[in-house]
Amino acid sequence: MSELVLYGPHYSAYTRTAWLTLLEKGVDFRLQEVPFTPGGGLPAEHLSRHPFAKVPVLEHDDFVLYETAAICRYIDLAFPGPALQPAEPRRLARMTQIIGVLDSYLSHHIRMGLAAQLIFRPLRGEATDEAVVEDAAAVVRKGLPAFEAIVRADGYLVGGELPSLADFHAIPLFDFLLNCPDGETFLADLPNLKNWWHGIKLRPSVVATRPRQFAA
Ligand SMILES: N[C@@H](CCC(=O)N[C@@H](CS)C(=O)NCC(=O)O)C(=O)O
Repeated sequence: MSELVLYGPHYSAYTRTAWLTLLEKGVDFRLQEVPFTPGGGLPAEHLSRHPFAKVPVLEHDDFVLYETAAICRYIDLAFPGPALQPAEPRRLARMTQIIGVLDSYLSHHIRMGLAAQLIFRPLRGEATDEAVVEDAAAVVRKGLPAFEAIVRADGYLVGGELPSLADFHAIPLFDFLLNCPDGETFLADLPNLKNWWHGIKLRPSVVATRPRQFAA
């Protein structure tokens, strides 16, 4: 019997994107926790799966794959279940654009500049570096209106009857943002993103994958 394993800490944003994709596709898989070590970084044995020392990694029998966008597209195409990428060229292009914008311009600042400093460091009893937070918050506040402009005004980020991979890339990052103190202020003037988040936050896969560190 075929085995599918997703490696990563459940609270990592990129791992959660792949996890959401697996749940929404309805595939049987196992989530193998790979904890970040207390000083940062990942256990040495993980490097044999990911030479750039990141998570997640997907193993499907003898096929080992890293990079979240590649993992999610593979899951969507390799298994039966609902199509998680639109067929229509413009919606597919928007989906790819949204994932690219998040990866290139927002993800690092939301994860490392805001969530790491304002959520995860305090949970470990460590001090927040306010200068890092301030720089990241400025980049995120400047970038979000441009992101707002490429998403749909209601429903899923690229429209359609089901969420797409764009939603699964965005959900973990917006959950991080909104769990920061006063996080909702980031969406104050962004009605498309506010509607989207309120519509999607209680979806079963989103609830099932919420980091245990977050309040219910
Ligand atoms: N380009 C990678 C980025 C993955 C990534 O940055 N993952 C973070 C966790 S969300 C990580 O592994 N961080 C550990 C580190 O940088 O030491 C992907 O798309 O999978």
